[in-house]
Amino acid sequence: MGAIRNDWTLEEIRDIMNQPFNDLIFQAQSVHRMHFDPNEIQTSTLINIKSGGCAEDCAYCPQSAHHGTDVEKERMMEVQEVIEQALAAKECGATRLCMGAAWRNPSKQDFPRVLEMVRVVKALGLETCVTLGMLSDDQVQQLKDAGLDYYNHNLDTSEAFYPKIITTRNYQDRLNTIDKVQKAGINVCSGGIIGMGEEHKDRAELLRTFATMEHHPDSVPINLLVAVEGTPLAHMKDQTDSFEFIRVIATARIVMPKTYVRLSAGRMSMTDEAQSLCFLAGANSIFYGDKLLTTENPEANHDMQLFAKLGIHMQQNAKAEMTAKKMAEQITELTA
Ligand code: SAM
Ligand code: DTB
Ligand code: SF4
Repeated sequence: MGAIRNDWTLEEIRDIMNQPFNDLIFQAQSVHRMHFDPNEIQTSTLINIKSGGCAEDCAYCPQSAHHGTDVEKERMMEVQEVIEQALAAKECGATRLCMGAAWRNPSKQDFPRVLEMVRVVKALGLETCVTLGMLSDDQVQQLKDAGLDYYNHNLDTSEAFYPKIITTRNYQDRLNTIDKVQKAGINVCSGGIIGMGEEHKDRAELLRTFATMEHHPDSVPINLLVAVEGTPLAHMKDQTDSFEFIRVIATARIVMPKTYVRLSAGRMSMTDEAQSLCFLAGANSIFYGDKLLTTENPEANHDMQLFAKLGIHMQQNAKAEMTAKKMAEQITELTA
């Protein structure tokens, strides 16, 4: 137990997930303690650098141009605003900034600004993550050269259920991008969404896909669907049993012992007690800050209070102590 394996079968994963709840949580917490400080949580703050109007038709997503949500299509954010939001996130204690764009893939025109954002956020002493859709080989290399730490690219669900959720790309497209990113030496962040109408076996299959990768993703965000009005999945609101969600988290922890498992979107509809069970089950990362991309997230203050009740501390960033003077110098140099 707790060793890294890449040969998990679907049956093994289903057996882990379906064992009595107390046994599952005990096993997950035992594995968690082999590799991590059980009272430490990593915090990433999200910012939406390009909102709405996306060409893809992901049924869950409020930013798809195919659905009638009230998310406006906006122009790409200016680097200066990214700097301001990064500083605010750092001030609140986040260690990573995750910059998301509602793109199928980044255009040649927009890409240099993304690279600049990566460089400045890094210079502020934060870890960097971007999620931009599919990438060309050249773009992957440029992100690596800019110093990108993590690339987020979710598989979302099982290969079998995927066509019920997205028709504008296929599963292999996603796997190819993840593979390129990993080969370039960028940390991979890839996870999924629970509660889109998939079956229990699809959740096990998604975890099997990650757990049988040659290198497990460094970070696996597990999102609970945020059912947004105007999307085809709006009717799926409150359809997921919390215990089923916690079972997915615990199983992810057991089959990917060294991976950061992130309790991601959907915390607004979870009680503090359910979230605490997720931490007990091995979740050791959250999205931190009042907003996800277009929807609400618990207030940072509320999370701090919950952490205090649980005796949890936020992971520190090695570069967090960088002086304001040093930061200002680096930013001036990069934006000159
Ligand atoms: N366009 C890029 C892509 O799809 O890779 C990056 C941004 S996209 C919004 C990032 C991820 O957010 C999706 O892969 C999905 O897992 C998650 N997401 C989007 N809408 C969501 C929702 N309503 N509930 C839960 N997760 C959601
Ligand atoms: C991830 O797995 N979840 C984040 C991040 N990666 C990019 C996005 C959640 C989005 C929730 C819906 C919204 O706010 O638009
Ligand atoms: Fe576009 Fe990403 Fe939303 Fe899909 S999930 S519609 S690719 S922004």
